Amino acid sequence: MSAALVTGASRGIGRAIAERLAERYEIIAVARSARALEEVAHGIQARGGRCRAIALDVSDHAAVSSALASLDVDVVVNNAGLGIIKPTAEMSVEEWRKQVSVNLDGMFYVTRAVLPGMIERKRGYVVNIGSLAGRNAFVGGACYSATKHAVIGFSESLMLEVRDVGVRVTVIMPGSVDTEFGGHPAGNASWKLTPADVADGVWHVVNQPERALVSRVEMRPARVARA
Ligand code: NJP
Repeated sequence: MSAALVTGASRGIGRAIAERLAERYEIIAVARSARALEEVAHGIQARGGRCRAIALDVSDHAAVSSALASLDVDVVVNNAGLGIIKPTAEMSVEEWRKQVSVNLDGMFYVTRAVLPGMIERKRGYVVNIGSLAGRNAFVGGACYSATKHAVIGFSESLMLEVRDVGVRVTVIMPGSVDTEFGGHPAGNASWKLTPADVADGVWHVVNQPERALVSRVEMRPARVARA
């Protein structure tokens, strides 16, 4: 059984992606919260799937390379991310660095750990969870939006770099998804995408015929939010 590594798999979109991909792959579930990851792994195993949990911080380069560099994975989903949405004049240097180090550096560290094996085997998928905020600007989003613009630039450059050796790269750009992201804002969330919707998008991408590469996916709620 080939393996799929999913970061940010302890909850939200990453958990839904891990659960969906478990229908075909052994899952390597990565996030910081060991206990939540164990729950995800037990749930997958209870449904007949295979899953192992690796608790680490994707922004810790040494931890990522020592835990992940020896793994043979066919699919990596870089989903771990955070959003600190606030005016730039009030953002601390620590908040800026944290967001950049998880959303951008972490994506590079994890990809760098598993990409050489994919290139050697001449097959693999790198699926990066970006955001429509990687195309659109919004008030309070200077840092978050900058990291997600960077995710698109990284993903599309990498896609051009490795597609000829059989490694496919996709950036998925969701709009609003009903998760705890950004503090789980109160109010009616029924108009939003669900984590399972995004997981279905990932499933579709990794199930393309070998000749086809879906390089970019924009997903948004079908209806706009109303007060
Ligand atoms: O967020 P949330 P989502 N190292 O907060 C993990 C993008 N997105 O599922 O470490 C390793 O429920 C954290 O686990 P833990 C968004 O930018 C979302 O909504 O245990 N893992 C948890 O599993 C992000 O890239 C929306 O705390 C780390 C997960 O990340 C992705 O979707 C819209 C970590 C976050 O779960 C998943 O977000 C959009 C670290 N240092 C894009 N830090 C949306 N929800 O509306 C965090 O366009 N994690």
